[in-house]
Amino acid sequence: MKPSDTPRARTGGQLLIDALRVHGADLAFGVPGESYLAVLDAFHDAGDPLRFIICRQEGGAANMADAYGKLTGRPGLCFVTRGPGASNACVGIHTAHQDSTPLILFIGQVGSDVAEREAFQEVDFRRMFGPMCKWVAQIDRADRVPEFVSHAYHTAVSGRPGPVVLALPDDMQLQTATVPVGGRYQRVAAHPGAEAMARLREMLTRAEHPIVIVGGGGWSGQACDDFRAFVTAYNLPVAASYRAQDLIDNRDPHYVGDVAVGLNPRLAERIRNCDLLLAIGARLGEWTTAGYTLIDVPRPKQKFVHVHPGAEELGRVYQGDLLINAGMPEFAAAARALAAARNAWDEWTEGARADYEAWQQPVAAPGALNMSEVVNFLRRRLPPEAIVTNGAGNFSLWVHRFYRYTGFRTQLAPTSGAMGYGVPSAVAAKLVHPDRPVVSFSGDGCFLMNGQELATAMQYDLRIVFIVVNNGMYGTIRMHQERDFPGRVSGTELRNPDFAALARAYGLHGEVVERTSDFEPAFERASSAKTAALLELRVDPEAITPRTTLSALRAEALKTKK
Ligand SMILES: Cc1ncc(C[n+]2csc(CCOP(=O)(O)OP(=O)(O)O)c2C)c(N)n1
Ligand SMILES: [Mg+2]
Repeated sequence: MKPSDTPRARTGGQLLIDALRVHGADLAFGVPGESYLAVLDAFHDAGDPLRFIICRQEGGAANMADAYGKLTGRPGLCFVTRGPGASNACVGIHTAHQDSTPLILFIGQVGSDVAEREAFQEVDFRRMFGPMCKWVAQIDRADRVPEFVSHAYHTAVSGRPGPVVLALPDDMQLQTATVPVGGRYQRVAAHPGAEAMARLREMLTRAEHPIVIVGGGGWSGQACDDFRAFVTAYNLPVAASYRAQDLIDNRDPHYVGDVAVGLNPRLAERIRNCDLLLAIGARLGEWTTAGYTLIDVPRPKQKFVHVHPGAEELGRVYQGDLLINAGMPEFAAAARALAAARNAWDEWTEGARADYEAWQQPVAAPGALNMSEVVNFLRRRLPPEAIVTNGAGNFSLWVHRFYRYTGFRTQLAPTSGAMGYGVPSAVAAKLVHPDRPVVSFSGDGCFLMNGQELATAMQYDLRIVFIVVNNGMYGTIRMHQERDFPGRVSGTELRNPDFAALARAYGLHGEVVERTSDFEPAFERASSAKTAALLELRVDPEAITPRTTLSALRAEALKTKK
């Protein structure tokens, strides 16, 4: 479909699908509803170039759309029905909001003949999604479908990227209009000014112990390459913000670890003591600042430079010496072009890297299956193009600490801390990159929040290896419980199904692994299986984090309570 195509009479549903194709859409994720039959019918005509991936729950579909948005930089598309479908999809919209992921959620909406009567499944999606979205609207006329879709694309990808919601009343989908669909969207981003870049260069010249924290959304492969060239030229140590570890190859000597839950105390010390802190793309929230203790509010004691694609994020909590509003590709290209200045911190960077490497050594842990060894094995075993996904829970601490992400979009994990992301994001990753190995981590709690999408993996023949780390509890919450209310376990124990048998019921290869030494052969069988596979790892609940045990936490808390 070219913009010059002569307009012909099309229904609202057809106009929508044609517009999506003009904008380059190739996959959409959804659960059908009678509220958008005309759109589904137009998908029927679109065929292979724009596939509708049939999901089992809208939470799964929305998470897949988020993962697609992260992987491609183009908006992930999610289709759901009125109240119930939109409600289920909320979790993915919230994640896309916090993760700055471009995403468009389309909701089949009640017809204008019954709207505002509390029609069947009617919901006020403007109030429902308003605080989580960059833009929420309803398309009331078929002839304006191309305009709304174009605006949705521009809004989702521009500035700080994020989600957009468009409702589609069912009568509008059947109206016909003879209008052109227009051309493809362009991403709009701010560029850093020459003056700001000169000032950055000057600040680098004066620094002795600089450190970079990289993070946020809106990156691209090219932007990551440019960023890496910049930090290489200046020999800067680079830490990643929470779950943004793949913005630089972790094997690169400049990478020094993540600033997140389970922060390396040595890295924390370096951030506290640096004289120039460059936050590039990262928001400075609780995880990046150790609950606002690592960096002083409102005026950091270090010289502070903050670069962010959203102007409203700059100066929000932290005042800076230099605040730069720029898209990440635009900033990274400009940074790459900065001639390297003197640098006097080779030892500092080497030391930070050595701290990181030491931090990655396997640790002793209770039980027969040691997660630090398992992840270390995968780090050696997986090829650099592998994509590793996870949801939320303490199991993810082991993955984040002991894995080495090899570059842009080898990590898919929600900074929103939403459980249930590990399975659907892996499904999306395998659809987008069928030739790359995809390994998905979930906890026993996390897995059952979107485990139904194993059916989607089966339906589309996606050979993913799903790993479920089973400790028989909502471990993260139990950890907080032992800290704050020691010995008073409440609401956190889980009696689980046999996950491997469950996987087999879905048609997957399923195995239980109980010892470290059994993991390697089990993983080889799983990754060479003809179908997707699931490995249930039974771990000792005592092994609550790489640093401590449940009993030690409890004992510590009881001691301080006395
Ligand atoms: C959707 C959602 N619900 C609840 C929470 C609160 N929460 C955070 S971690 C966690 C427990 C995770 O349990 P599991 O997946 O078994 O991982 P574990 O911590 O045991 O390793 C809970 C309930 C959340 N983050 N997201
Ligand atoms: Mg658990």
